[in-house]
Amino acid sequence: MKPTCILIGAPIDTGQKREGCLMGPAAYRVAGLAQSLEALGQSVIDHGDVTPAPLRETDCANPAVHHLAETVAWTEALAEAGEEAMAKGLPIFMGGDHSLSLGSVAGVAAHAAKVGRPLFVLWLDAHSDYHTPLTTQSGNLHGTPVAYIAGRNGFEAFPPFPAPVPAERICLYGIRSVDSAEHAGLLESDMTVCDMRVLDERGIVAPLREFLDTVRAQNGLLHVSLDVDFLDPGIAPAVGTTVPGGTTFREAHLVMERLHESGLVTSLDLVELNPFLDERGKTARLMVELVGSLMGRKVFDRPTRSFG
Ligand code: B3U
Ligand code: MN
Ligand code: MN
Repeated sequence: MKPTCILIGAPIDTGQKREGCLMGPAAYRVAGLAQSLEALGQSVIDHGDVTPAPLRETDCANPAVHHLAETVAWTEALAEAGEEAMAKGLPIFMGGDHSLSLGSVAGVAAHAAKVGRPLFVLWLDAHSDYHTPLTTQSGNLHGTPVAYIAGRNGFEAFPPFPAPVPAERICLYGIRSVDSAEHAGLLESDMTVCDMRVLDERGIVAPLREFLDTVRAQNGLLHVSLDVDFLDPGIAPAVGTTVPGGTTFREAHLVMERLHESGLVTSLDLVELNPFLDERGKTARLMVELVGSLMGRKVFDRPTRSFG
C-alpha cells in the first residue's frame, strides 16, 4: 500500500538573511502540490504549518551566527512534527530555508532509531551545508544541517541529534560551492561527495544508482533533501543563493524518476524556495512537477522498463 503523503509547512527563514522563504509553503499550496499528488493516486494530508517551540536562551562562541534561538525553536518543533509524521506516512516538509532540515532529519532519525532501521540521507544541493555554528563565516545556519545530522561538534545550543547518521550513509549530490572549512571537514569524513565534476564525468544516474543500491542492501530508510539550488538558476530562479551550473530540467526529472522506481524514499524536504524571487510561479511549479516525478508520474508508462 502507498504511504499517505503528509505535507508539513515549515515557514522558517531564520537560517539566512534574505526575506521571502517563509512564503514557501503557501507557494507550494498555490502551485497545487496536494492536488498533483492526489492526481497520481496518492492520499494526502496537509498538516498545516508548524509553529516554532518557545524561545530558550542560547549562546554561541561565533559572533557571526544570527537567529540561533529562533532556529533552535524551529528545530525542536519540526523534529517533533517529523517523528510523528513518520509513524503515519511519508512526510514532505515544505520550506522554508534549509535550516528546516536540522529539525526534519532529527525527527526522521528519531523514528529510524525507534524502528531499528538505518537512516540514509541524499542531499540534492549546490552547497555541502557542512558548516558547524563555529565554522560558518556568514553566520547563516542553513549552511549547517549536514554537519548536525552527521554528529559534528559545535551544536551545543541544539537538542542532541538523535542517532547521528554515519558519514557513509550520507550522499551529497550536485554540489558546486564548498567553503574551505567545509572542505577540510569533508576530507576527514567518509561522506559520498558527488560534486558537479563527478556528475559531468559519470552522468547523473550512475552514482545515484550506487547509493540507492547500498540503501536497499541495508534495508534503510531514505531521506531526500531537495534544495532549489540543486537546479540550474535558469530553470529555478526563486532562490537566494543561485550557483551557476546546476542540474538541468531533464537531469532533475531523471533523478526523481529513479528515486521513485527505487521505492526507497521515506521522507522529503523541499527547501530554499523564495517565492518573492520567482518569475510568475515558475520555480514553485517546477518543484511541484519534480515531486510528481518522485511520486510516480511517468511521461510514458511501459509495463517493463529496465535500463540497469
Ligand atoms: N557555504 C555558504 C553558502 C551557503 C550555504 N548554503 C547556502 N549558501 N544556501 C554559507 O553561508 O555557509
Ligand atoms: Mn542547502
Ligand atoms: Mn544550497
